[in-house]
Amino acid sequence: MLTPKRIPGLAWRPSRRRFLTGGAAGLGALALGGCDRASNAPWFRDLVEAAEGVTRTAQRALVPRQALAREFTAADVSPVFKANGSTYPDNPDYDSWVADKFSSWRLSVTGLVEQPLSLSLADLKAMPARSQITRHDCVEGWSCIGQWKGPTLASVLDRARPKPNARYIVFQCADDLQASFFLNAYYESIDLIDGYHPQTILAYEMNGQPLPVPHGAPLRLRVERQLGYKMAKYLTEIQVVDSFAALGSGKGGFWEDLGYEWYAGI
Ligand SMILES: Nc1nc2c(c(=O)[nH]1)N[C@H]1C(S)=C(S)[C@@H](COP(=O)(O)O)O[C@H]1N2
Ligand SMILES: [Mo]
Repeated sequence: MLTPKRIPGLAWRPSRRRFLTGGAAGLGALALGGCDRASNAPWFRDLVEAAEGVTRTAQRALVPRQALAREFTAADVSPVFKANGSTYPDNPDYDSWVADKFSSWRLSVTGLVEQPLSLSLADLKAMPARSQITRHDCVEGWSCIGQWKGPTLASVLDRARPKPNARYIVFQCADDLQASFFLNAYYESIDLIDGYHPQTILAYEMNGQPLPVPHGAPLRLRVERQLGYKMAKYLTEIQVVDSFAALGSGKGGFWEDLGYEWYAGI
């Protein structure tokens, strides 16, 4: 039987020793420098895909959705955090935001809200912030531990006041020119349980520094109970919706439209 324990990158309790001795062991150090690496072999992907259903079912039965993801200490932070997927949105708007240090960037909050918002980075930094050290698990089989800081999504939603028919929160990203005639732009969605989860934050800081461009500057989602692909980088817009059927190919996210699980619980 498949259990989460048999999937190295998705182990419930990461061995700190593995982070510390990964280089000497040779398994993990190649490209990841400090991240916990599992195999990239095709069988591994199949295993993860098969296990996703198993872990999701098991976890829904055993772990309440409101439970907190494990938090770590500063000593656990990975010396190098792998950057994955887009590492620089290739479009003129993003170039201009980088040039002015994101002072002209805005996060809009739209859709089923009483009060649509347009927030600057300064507006977000003026809000009460949460800081958390968590492990990021990519479906590809690697994990890294990092520190994230920013306002809770709940506090932003409280300002926008979702209407009673709100059911999902959709995240639109700046790396939209990745979209082609057959691929949708990067987007993601979560339900209100994760939307109001205390560890679901909009991070503008990573490891005590402004969020670096490869990791999603100026703002990314952290939704700590799910896999890495849910953690939308380069946020530009948050949409409050009652359905995501009309967005992209209707499955709720870039990778979901290509066949990945919408609820990517870990
Ligand atoms: N906008 C955007 N968000 C994204 C991605 C992307 O390509 N574009 N990749 C996802 C995947 S698969 C992972 S594992 C994480 C990687 O985050 P990192 O670069 O900070 O490691 O971002 C996720 N969010
Ligand atoms: Mo990922």
